[in-house]
Amino acid sequence: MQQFKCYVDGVFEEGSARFESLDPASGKVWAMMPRASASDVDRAVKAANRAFLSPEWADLNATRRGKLLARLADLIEEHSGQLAELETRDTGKIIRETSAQIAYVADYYRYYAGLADKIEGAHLPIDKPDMDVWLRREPVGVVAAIVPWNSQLFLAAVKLGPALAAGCTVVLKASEDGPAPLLKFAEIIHQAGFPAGVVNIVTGFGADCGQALTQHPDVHHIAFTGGPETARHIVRNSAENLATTSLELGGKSPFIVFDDADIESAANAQVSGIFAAAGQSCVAGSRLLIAKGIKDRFLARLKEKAEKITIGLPDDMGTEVGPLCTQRQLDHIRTIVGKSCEQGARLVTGGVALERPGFYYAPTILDCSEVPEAASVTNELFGPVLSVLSFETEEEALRLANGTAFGLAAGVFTQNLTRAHRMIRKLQAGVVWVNTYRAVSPIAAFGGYGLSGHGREGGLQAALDYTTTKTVWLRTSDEPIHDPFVMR
Ligand code: TXE
Repeated sequence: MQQFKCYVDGVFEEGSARFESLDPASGKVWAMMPRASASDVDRAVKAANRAFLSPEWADLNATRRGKLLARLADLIEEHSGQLAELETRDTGKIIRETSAQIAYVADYYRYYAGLADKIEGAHLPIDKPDMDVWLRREPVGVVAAIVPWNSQLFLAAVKLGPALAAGCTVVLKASEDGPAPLLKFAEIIHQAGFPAGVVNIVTGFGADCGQALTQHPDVHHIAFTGGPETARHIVRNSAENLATTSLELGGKSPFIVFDDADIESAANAQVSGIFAAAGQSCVAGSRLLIAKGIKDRFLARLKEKAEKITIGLPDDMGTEVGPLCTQRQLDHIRTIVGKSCEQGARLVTGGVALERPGFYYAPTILDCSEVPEAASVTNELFGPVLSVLSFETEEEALRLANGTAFGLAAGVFTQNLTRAHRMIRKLQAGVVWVNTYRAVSPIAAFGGYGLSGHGREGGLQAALDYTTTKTVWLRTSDEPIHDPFVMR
């Protein structure tokens, strides 16, 4: 059985306890993981704090930090096969997706490598003749980065890249579900040559490890991806250390298809939007809003495509949909789909867990046009389940699209340019895709409105979010200060 270690202060350690990790394709234990306790977390945060103040890191100039990030990107590419295999084994995410995603993860680090020495301060045109005033951009301090099970290497990259470029140090908590790829990634961080304590990687459960990390007095910023309920705990925890937070919390994103859309493209994008990663994607286009005039035609096409999906073992390159990551997730999806059908949703296809080992759920389409309040329309399922609603007018499409507390992403399929612009303006979402879906890039900011969180990942803004400013006042006059009670 494979054994994994935590990485604290430049040292690989067993952790004070261990827990079992299941292979989602078989449901069987395949590896043992180190379970970090509150005291392990305390050591990791203290190491990050020491590293933050150490000359090895604090005095390293931004160009050199960028070089370390570039080396990290090269090493990720070198080890991408192994990282992809581990992520597939421990989380059930199919190898086709993990291999492509990890290659792109390297590009995220490369982008932030280039950005490190372009994070600039400012000189202020101050309103006093004998003063020189400028803003220094300084790293915010120790960052607690917390990720869920889906796309762990990617979700870690969008936090570590900008945090390290800005000069912060990090304690990264891998999810207790499928932590293997990030624990392996620690070896690559070590090899890249980051000074001890700059990046620490632990895993463990929310209640002990996560709680201890987010309440720790030496943490200055918490970057979190996960569900809204956990985010509320984290924000409450941050009241202890008054750390700033950035939260990426998933969604219930609308995928809107107008009757003038290119039907084949829209159908393919919808299949990818909801069934890729078995629906365990924060941007899953999980609510199809379809124009009434093309509803039957479009649903027939989608049903045909959904039923042709190759379901199989995640490490098989031919597999298109693999298992969910956990039994918990499978149970959650079963419950919500069951409830929606009781409420009157009509099953177009799927709606069952598959009769095979592991945590498999069939690609599912639920027509909820008659029951827009169905549980599957209002809850994030994080699984391969599409809920369908229909509309007659653009206004109705907008009302349905914005009728959710979430606001991460939205997709619009139309050939009408002016309508596309109207929709872009009025959709309450942090990302709008027009005639495409699920595209991301290190250059483009990503994040949500409302219950989907706050703060942005990707792009320059993300790096600035890991900085604070120091305002420097320098008096340039040689005249003595005469009056102690009048400061100018
Ligand atoms: O996530 P959690 P879960 C949604 C999705 C899913 C639901 C629950 O709908 O069904 O959330 O998933 C750590 N203090 N998303 O339960 O709990 C935990 O150990 C500090 C959407 O797996 O949010 C893990 O590392 N940390 C989302 C991380 O939080 C705590 C992706 C995420 O776990 C903690 C995942 C605590 N008190 C789920 N409790 C997206 N944005 O895409 C837990 N954690």
